[in-house]
This record gives sequence, C-alpha cells and structure tokens, in this order.
Amino acid sequence: MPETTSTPQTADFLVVANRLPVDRRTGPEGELQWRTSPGGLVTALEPVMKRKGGAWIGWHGAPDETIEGFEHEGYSIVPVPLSSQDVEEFYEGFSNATLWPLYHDVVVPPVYHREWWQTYREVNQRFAQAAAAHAAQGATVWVQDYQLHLVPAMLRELRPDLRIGFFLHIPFPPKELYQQLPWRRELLEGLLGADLIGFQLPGGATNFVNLAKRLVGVQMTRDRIRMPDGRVVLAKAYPISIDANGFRDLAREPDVQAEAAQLREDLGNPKRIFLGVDRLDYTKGLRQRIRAFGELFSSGELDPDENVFLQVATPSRERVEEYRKLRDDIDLLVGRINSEVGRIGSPAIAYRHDSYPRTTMAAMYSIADVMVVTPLRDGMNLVAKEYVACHEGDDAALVLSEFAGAAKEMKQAYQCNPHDLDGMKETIMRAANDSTMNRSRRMRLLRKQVFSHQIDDWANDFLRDLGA
Ligand code: GDG
Repeated sequence: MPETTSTPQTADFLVVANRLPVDRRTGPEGELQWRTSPGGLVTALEPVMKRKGGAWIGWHGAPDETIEGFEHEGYSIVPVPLSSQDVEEFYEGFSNATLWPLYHDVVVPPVYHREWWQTYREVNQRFAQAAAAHAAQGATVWVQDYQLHLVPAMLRELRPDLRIGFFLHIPFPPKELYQQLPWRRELLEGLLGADLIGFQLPGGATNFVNLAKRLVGVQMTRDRIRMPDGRVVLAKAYPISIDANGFRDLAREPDVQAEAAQLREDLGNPKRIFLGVDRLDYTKGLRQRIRAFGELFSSGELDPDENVFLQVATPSRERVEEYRKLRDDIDLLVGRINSEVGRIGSPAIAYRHDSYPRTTMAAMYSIADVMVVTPLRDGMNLVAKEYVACHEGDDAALVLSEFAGAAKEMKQAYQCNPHDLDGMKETIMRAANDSTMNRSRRMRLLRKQVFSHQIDDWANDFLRDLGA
C-alpha cells in the first residue's frame, strides 16, 4: 500500500510512458492496492527506476479521474489524467489502431482518423507539460514508446535545458509502410526533438534515418543527424533485455518450485509440456500457433495423453475491435480442438485468458520443456529471454519466430516462420525430438547470451550515450 504523499516538485531523472508501472486493485479487505502491471515496457524499466529513483510520469489506467501522486518502491509516481474520449481516440484509436498495426507490418489494416490525430497531439502535449513541470534544471527525461512520439519536440520547446531520450519498444517500419501515414512528417519531427533515439534493432534506426532524410530533409554526418538549427541527434539500436539474475532467483525460490510442481500435477503430469505466454495481441501469432498445435494433435504427431500445450494469453486492449475479435477466434479455435482431441478432464490445449503474478510466470517457465514464441512481428519479445533465464534444466528448447527482434541475438533457438504452418509444425517437432546433446548445447548458448546482456546493460548503454 503506497503512502499517498504529495510528489516532490522536481526530479533529476524521469521516465515518461503512456502507462504507469502499477495497476490499482482492491485487496481482500476492500483496501486499495497497487500491483506492478504486466507488459514488456514495465518489466524492462521497473528495475531501472528502482535503482535510479526519480519520477515516472504516466496514466494510471482509469479514465475521467484525477488521482494524487505517491511514492512507490523508491521513486515517485506522477499520474497524468485521461478522459474517456482521450482513451478512445488517443490510446485505443491513434496509438493502438493506427500506429501499432502500421509499425507491425500491417498485420491488420491501420485505421486513419483525423480526430484521433488531434487528440493524440493534445494528449502528447499534456504529457510534455507534466514532464516539464516535474523535471529539475538540466534533468534527464526518458520518453517511452509509440504513444508519445511527439513528446520529445514538445518538451524541448518547453524546456530546452533538458537531456531528452526516446526509446521505441516496437519495430520502426520501412518507408514502404511508414509513408502511408497522413502525419508522417510530424511524427518524425516529434522524435527529432530528442538528443538520442533508441530502437530495438539496427534496421529500425536505419529506417528512421532514411525517412528523416527524405521527409524532413535533415543532414547526416557519419552516424549523427544534423538538424537545421545545428543540434545533433543520434539514432541507434539498443536491444532491450531482462533482469535475468532476478528471474533466475525468483524461479529458484522454494515457493515457486512448489507452485511449479503443483502446476505440473494439475496438468496431469504429462511427459512433455509446451508453453506459450503472450499478451492477447494479433501480432503474437496466436491463431497460427494454436492451429499448428491443433494439427499436430489431430494427426497424432503429438499424443494428447503425453503432451500438453499450455497457452496463457494475458488480457490486453479489450475495447479495441480487433482484440475482441481475436479473443473470440481463439476461444472458438481452442474449444474446437479440445472437443476433437484429448480426453475428458485433460484437454490437449490448456488455455487461460488471464493475468498471473510474476511468481506463477516463473513457475510455468520452469516446467516447460518447449517454449513456443512465434510472433508475426515483435520489437524484441522478453518472454523468450525470461524462459531462458528461469528454466534451469539444459534438456529444453526454445522455438522462436524469425520475426521477433530477439531472433537476432538468440541464434541458438529453433527458429521458424510463423506464416508457414507446415514449417512451424516441423520446427516445433524438431525442437521437441532433437537429441539431448543438441538441445542442451543450444540452451547453454542461449543462457550465456541472455545472462551476458541484461536490463542494466541496456539502460546503462542508453543513458551513457545520452550523456546522463
Ligand atoms: C513490448 C514490445 C518488447 C505477460 N503476461 C503476464 C506478464 N507478462 C509479461 C511477460 C513479459 C511481458 O509481459 C511481455 O513482454 P513482451 O516483450 O513479450 O511483449 P509486449 O508486451 O508486446 O512488449 C516487445 C517489449 O515491449 C520491451 O521493449 O520486447 O517487442 O511489443 O515480461 O512476462 N507478467 C505478469 N503476469 C502476466 O500474466 N506478471
């Protein structure tokens, strides 16, 4: 339970993100509780905030409500209010029905509405004002993700004394897709207000620089962007990671181990457990993955008496039309498969549409023999890295889509193209049936990779280049 104190006037280090890192819950006695929210951005930045202190500026998740700031885990929470209309047009609309699909290879068609764009600008201005009001002289402000594209330039206008960084957690698209955007120049100019713009992969940085040259007319000096006013902006890749030590230690805790044993028992002690963990999002390739397992079970390649596919889909963006449709499709698909294969009381696909504490996630990772991560497009994908950090035994395997940013680093995963159903099925079976020697060698190399580049390295690299 946080103290509800007034937030300090200013901070030297600020994170600005659409959402605060906490969700409000009602506890068993009806008391107010704040729980760390799920999602990649929070998983990545929370350890950084705990270490550095400062202020996190964001929306608390409930519309039409203004709440007081408070202290949480050693840093200040500064809420920015959003109205129902803001949520509809800025968040569900422009952020999640325009930019999100456009930046993820137009997996579904992006929707363009001028009203959404107006609200997006207004809300970005509100975030910029909140950051300006809470930043000390010369402070470092780290703006996060596609919902706040315009904040760097707006903030620079208000506070030229600040060091401003921006990190994009999702892919930055190639010009063939990006150029669809009616507001393509304004969005680039918004980002160019930062001193440093970080991307997950070098390809994203290259896409951005090429577009900035073409649409904004900036000059390049080696890897630096030179702005008309003489300012220099750096655009570079910083592949994000996890607190691997923290996840490993969590998975080793006796309570988590006990939960893992119970979970295995609940699943009927199968010979082999396949696991998928995703936000319920159309970019994550859930339809394709579930179809692949359906075919593997019904063809007999996977015996439902010996194998279980556990899929957790965390509720996400439930008011956006495409997400509702996805939820219904998955329910239908899983229901159909389970009605045709497996036995009463022990379904072949154990599907949960729910969100779990991190301890349960660690328990799941530790019992999964094959982790299946098959997004159609993903900036990085932290789940792949969390699995490797949490799963102790070497005789295990990670199946990973070529279209996840993580595939660039995690070369030893069993990689597949999730659009190719037969290819994906073949890769899942290869990962499951490969020799212990091969699987162990790959797992050891993956572990080495994940433990050698952790979240602090990512944050330190970024903040060092920002001159913070
Ligand atoms: C974006 C980019 C990029 C999931 N369900 C629960 C839960 N989670 C946690 C996982 C993991 C995180 O959420 C999901 O991260 P991902 O990276 O897989 O995906 P996105 O949410 O789409 O994240 C992505 C990331 O930002 C970071 O830059 O990698 O590409 O799309 O940490 O463990 N956590 C808990 N309960 C759940 O039910 N506690």
